[in-house]
Amino acid sequence: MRRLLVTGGAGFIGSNFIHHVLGHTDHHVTVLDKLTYAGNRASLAGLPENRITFVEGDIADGPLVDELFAAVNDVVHYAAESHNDNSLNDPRPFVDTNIIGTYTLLEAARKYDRRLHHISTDEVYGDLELDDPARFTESTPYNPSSPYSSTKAGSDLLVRAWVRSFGVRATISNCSNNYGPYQHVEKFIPRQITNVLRGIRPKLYGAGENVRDWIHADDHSSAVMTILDKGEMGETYLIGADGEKDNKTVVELILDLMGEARDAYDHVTDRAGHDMRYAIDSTKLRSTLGWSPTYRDFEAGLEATIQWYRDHEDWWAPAKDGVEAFYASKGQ
Ligand code: NAD
Ligand code: TDX
Repeated sequence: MRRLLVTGGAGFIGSNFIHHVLGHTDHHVTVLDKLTYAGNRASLAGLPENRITFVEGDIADGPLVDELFAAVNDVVHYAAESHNDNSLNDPRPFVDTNIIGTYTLLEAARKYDRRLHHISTDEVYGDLELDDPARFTESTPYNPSSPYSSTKAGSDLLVRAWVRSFGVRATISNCSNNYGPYQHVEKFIPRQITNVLRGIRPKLYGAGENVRDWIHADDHSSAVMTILDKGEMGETYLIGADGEKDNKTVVELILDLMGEARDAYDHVTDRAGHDMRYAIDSTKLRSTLGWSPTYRDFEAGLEATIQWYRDHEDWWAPAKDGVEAFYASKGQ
């Protein structure tokens, strides 16, 4: 039995990871989560209480982080401010959590010699043209666009520096866009599903040509477990499931699956600096560590996700009106 500290475990991908870990191992999980607007304890409801300890707190709180690191074997670091649109509105929390928070964890990893796996994003590489055959690899140069992605890039570089300068035992993964249960209604797919459920037309930024490379959150979790088990210290692994789709296609599919007309959506004001396309080449992870995704049918995964939102209105409804009011104030 290993003791894992999971930061951001009340968020979308962190909570999916904890469900995955408790279902597939005998590990004990301690969660450190600030419960910002994006954190929700209900995402961890029903898990065995003897295998999970919840600590409400900030990853930038050095003494608290020290105490928690001393008591665990490994740390998986999901906590972040994660939404691009919010980072355009108020970048400060992104610097505080993504940069200072990650720095605080790295100092504790150094002090207590704990293994740290840092969760990052493909957005650190900037974007690709629609007609470019290239995909991101581990050697693509960093070129982030938004306050969100630049603070994630900064956090990755801190991890690399702490590995090289101080010998911290760390790995990094950069994953593409996740979908699945427990995703906040501010994000693209849950926003459109819950809009339809509320009788609001889905909102597509600009022309909707932007491409995202979708992966189910459970496949992200299995990839992280693989890296925790077999990853080489100091290495970076890209995680992706060959799921490129443009936003217009995704909105049309949601409408179709929910029994609405495929064109029953609105084009709204585009995101400032909107990245055009992300695409991941995950050959390194697949060939060196033997990982492969389970969810290969996006339509089936999306259908199950729609059903989850139908069944869990109590989970998402409290956040919905505030999110829509924020978007409406920006013409989105
Ligand atoms: P999320 O916004 O749903 O969850 C973030 C969690 O972190 C929340 O529970 C929040 O309360 C917590 N948190 C925020 N600031 C904190 C702080 N200072 N101290 C402690 N806890 C804090 O985010 P997500 O979509 O689950 O993303 C998780 C991680 O995965 C992030 O690091 C993100 O960059 C990365 N990532 C996300 C995606 C995606 O598609 N969503 C893709 C690739 C990588
Ligand atoms: O209402 C919307 N309409 C729309 O067209 C919203 C909310 C988004 N979009 C577009 C913008 C993007 O092209 O959909 C795409 C996906 O948007 P988001 O869900 O905001 O995700 P993105 O900006 O691509 O970033 C996500 O993937 C990488 C996560 O939020 C990040 O945390 C992760 O690093």
